[in-house]
Amino acid sequence: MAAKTRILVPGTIRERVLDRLRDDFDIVRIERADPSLLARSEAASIAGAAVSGSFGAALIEHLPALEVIASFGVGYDGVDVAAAAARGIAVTNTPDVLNDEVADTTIGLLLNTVRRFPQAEAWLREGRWKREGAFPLTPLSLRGRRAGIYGLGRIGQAIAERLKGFGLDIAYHTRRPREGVSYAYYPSLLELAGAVDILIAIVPKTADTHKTIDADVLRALGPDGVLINVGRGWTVDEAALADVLRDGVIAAAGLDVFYDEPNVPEALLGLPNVSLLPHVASASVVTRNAMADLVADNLFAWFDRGAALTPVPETPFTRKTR
Ligand code: A2R
Repeated sequence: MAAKTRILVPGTIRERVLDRLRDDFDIVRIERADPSLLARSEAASIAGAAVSGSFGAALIEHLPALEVIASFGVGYDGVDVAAAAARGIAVTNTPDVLNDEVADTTIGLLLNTVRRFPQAEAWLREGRWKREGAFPLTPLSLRGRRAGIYGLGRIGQAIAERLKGFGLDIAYHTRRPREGVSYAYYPSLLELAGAVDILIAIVPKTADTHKTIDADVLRALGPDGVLINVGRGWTVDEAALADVLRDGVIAAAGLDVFYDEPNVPEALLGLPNVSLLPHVASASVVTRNAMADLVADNLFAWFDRGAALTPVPETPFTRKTR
């Protein structure tokens, strides 16, 4: 009987990925993506990998027979894609299957931020409704507002569709205008921020998106401005954000992602006008299962048919072209 193909799984990953792979592959687990945890002889037999989190160049270098890295999540910034591409190794992610969940969460976070529902619930639970009467009216509302979407990709478009349903006017910024959409396009983030009063960030973590939401962009958003970030914390200058929230330069912010997760800056935790979530945008059982299945299905597709289902654009390889 031929030996099973060996798949490396560094760190933790959703159990469903392992359940799907176990019968057909030989799974090798190490505690984290650290080459020193895998003897050279064993490393030489690894043909594929499944990962949720980081997979660096040193580990890629340590695996001479590696063909494919299936990464859990749509953002694949934890994987050193340049190192993989240089070796002809395919990297896959889990796009599309989470669009609706993330877009739903974005709307929830936006409403929580603007209408202060978490604070209103706390008011009820703490008995203040009985003691003190009605929860104070919220100064902010979605009514009559214009939303700007920074990143109108798969998820950004799902967010825009929902915002349309709320009757909001929509504008966006990407590097290139998107064909086939009627939303107003702004060629720079600063111009977009100046033209809207709700800014929603859903861009990937790349060298070009680092702390692009800075003091200037936040100032341009203005005193009624609301920032929502559901992409990556990397995109926001958190110190500048805490300053403008404290000083009333913008009105409020809702954040699901942070620069150094799970560490949330004290300066943000102490503010009343910020709504904070622990990176839960795609975190329902049904959606995380769909993501887990896509990780497994990419490995099956690669080894059974020679091409992954959802390779990232930087690694458009098939088994033949490697
Ligand atoms: O710039 P374009 O035309 O490639 O549009 C993409 C935009 N984008 C940027 N916009 C402005 N400045 C940049 N430097 C920049 N880099 C990328 O972000 C596109 O509209 C959007 C990304 O869309 P997708 O690739 O379809 O990603 P998806 O599935 O919407 O997920 C977005 C991100 C993930 O990368 C995770 O970090 C996060 O959401 O969960």
